[in-house]
Amino acid sequence: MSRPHLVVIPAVPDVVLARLRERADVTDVSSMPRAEWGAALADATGVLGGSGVPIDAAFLAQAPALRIVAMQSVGYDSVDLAALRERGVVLTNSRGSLTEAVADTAYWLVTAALRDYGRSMAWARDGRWLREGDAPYGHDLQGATLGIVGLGAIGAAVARRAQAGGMRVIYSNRHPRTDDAATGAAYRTFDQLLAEADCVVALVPLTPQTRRMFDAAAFARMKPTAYFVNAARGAVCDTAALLKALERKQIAGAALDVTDPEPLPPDHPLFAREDVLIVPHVGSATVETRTRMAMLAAENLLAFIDGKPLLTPVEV
Ligand code: 8YV
Repeated sequence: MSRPHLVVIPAVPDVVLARLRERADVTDVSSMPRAEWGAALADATGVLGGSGVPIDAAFLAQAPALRIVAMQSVGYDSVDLAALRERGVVLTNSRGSLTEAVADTAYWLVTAALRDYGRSMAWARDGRWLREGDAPYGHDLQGATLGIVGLGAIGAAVARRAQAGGMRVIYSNRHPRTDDAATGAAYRTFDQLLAEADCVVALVPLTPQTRRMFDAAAFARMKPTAYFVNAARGAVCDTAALLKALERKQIAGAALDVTDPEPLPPDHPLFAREDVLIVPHVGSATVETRTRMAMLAAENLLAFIDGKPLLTPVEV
C-alpha cells in the first residue's frame, strides 16, 4: 500500500518529522521558497500548517488531493473555513497544548505594562539611570483590576496568575460563563469592562466579530490610567486608533505580543514610544510548548491516516 504524503509548512522539531515519517512520506517545505511548494502539494493528503501561511482557496487549488489540515496553532484565522468546507477538507488545531505558555506571556505583559518595565529597561540601557537617577514609578498589581476580554482556557490561566498576585479579575465574553465561582472572575459587558479595568488584556480569537473591536471608541472608554495588552491577534486592535489613544493620553500604555501588520516595521511609531512594549509574537514560543503543539498536529494527521478519531478537531 502506498504511503500517504504529508507536507509540513512551519519549521518543526526533528522528533515531530520523525514521528510522521513512521507512517508517511513527508516533505518539509519550511525552508523552501513558497513558489517551489507546488510539486509537494500536488499529491499531499495532509498539511501541517502554521498561522503564518494562509490556507485559502489559492492554496487549496495547489493541493487537489488534500483531505486534512492540522494546524500547529490554536488560532485558525489564517484558514479559509468556507474554502475547506467546499472541498471537504477537515481541520484540527492545537488547543490545550499552549495554554500555560501563552498565559505566562500574557500575564508577564500585564505586569510589564502596569509596572512600566519597558520604559525602565530603556532607562537603564540608555544611561538615564546614571544621569537622572530613578526611573518613573509603575503601579501595584495588588488590588488593581484586570479585564480579560475573551475568557477561554488561556484567559482562565491568566486569571489564576493575576489572582495569585492579588488582582481583581473581571471578564467579558460573547456570553457570560456559567462557572464564575470557579474562575473567580466576574462578568461585565465589553463596555463596562473597558471603563472599569486598570489593565485590559485581549485574548479573543480573531473572527469577523472581533476584528478591530479595540477601536477609537473602545480606547476612549478606557480610563486614562489604564493599560492595553494584546496577546490575541494583532487585527483585533485598530493600530492607528491605538497610536492615537496613546498620543492623546487616553490610555496610559500598551504591551503587545501581536501587532497589525505583523511583523511591525521597525520604523513604526509604536516602536518609538516609551509607553509601549512590543515582543515579536512569542506567546507560545518555548522549546517545550512549540514541540507539544507540532506533535499534537502530527498526531492529528496520523489519527486521520489511521481512520481514528481526531484529537482536536475544529468544525469547519
Ligand atoms: C504561534 C499562535 O505564534 O497558536 C497560535 O494561535 O498564535 C501562536 O501559538 C503560532 O502557532 C505560530 O505558528
